[in-house]
Amino acid sequence: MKTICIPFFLLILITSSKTLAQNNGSASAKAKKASPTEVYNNPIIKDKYTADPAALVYKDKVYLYTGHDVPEKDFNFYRMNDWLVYSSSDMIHWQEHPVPLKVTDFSWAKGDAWASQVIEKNGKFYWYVAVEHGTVPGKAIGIAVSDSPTGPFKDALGKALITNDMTTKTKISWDDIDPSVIIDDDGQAYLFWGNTVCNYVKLKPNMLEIDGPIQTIDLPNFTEAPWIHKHKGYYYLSYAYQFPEKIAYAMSKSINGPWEYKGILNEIAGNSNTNHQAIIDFKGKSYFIYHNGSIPTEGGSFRRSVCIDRLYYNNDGSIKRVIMTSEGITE
Ligand code: FUB
Repeated sequence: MKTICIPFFLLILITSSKTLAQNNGSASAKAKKASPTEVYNNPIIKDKYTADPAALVYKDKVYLYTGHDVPEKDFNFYRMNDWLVYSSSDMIHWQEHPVPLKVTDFSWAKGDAWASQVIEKNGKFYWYVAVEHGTVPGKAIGIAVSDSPTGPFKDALGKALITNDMTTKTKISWDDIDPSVIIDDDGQAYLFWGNTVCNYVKLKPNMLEIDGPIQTIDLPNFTEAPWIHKHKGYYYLSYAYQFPEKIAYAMSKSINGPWEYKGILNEIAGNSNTNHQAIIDFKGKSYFIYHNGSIPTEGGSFRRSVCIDRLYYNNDGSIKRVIMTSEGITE
């Protein structure tokens, strides 16, 4: 048997460097435990209550349009008077722009700056909003227009595009809410909206008039908040499911269906009955934008806050369930 002789000085060196490595390992483990990196990017806006997010990718930025829950705590309803806009180049840092649109900008409306969405066409920005109509009882959808994604916006029509008397499948007065708009690859624009019934209609090229009959889509447990988007050849119709709301989605190869129901996408969002999602692709990543009631200590169903987490597609085009986090987007 051959013996290997290790010189004494080498033995000392090996032993001491091993001890150093071990010590270093436990020291850094201890350091990690003692001071974990705490990043809380959700909710993304912490100085105001924001709700009903709708995001627009335009050039190299994302513009985020939100509703604005008033901070008072003496009532239990969605009291909202204006909308807000923020922009970001990285989905982490958000810049607020001056309040670009209020209910009072629509002379025919009397309150409730509810959910909305902005879309761009030929350098003009069309903002579809839900409000309470002043003379036709119930909610209605109006349109504001601007030459810039951050406004100033003005009422484009001087009247509503959709009023409660135009949809008769439900008797409720708040079924004409939550507009979502898409311009398909062939240039045809569509408006989706609804509460308890999901409606959609073609829009004329001017984006200001409907073009044809209002149609409805059967979706399991449809509550409200339809969001229409397209990704790699599939159309996706996500929506608030049941109440308190989860978010579910359906997929189709055609904007006119048939829609295949694909299940729950997001669970009930913390401390909020509503959930209201927007889904976008930006700089090669996909994002799920929603609201919860997580601002301590007064946040809740009527004082909501917008959050963002990553969204991931499977190879077959279906979407993985969203994991809501406090960290939010960190890179
Ligand atoms: O913000 C008012 C209403 O609450 C919205 O229209 C719904 O989508 C829900 O988020």
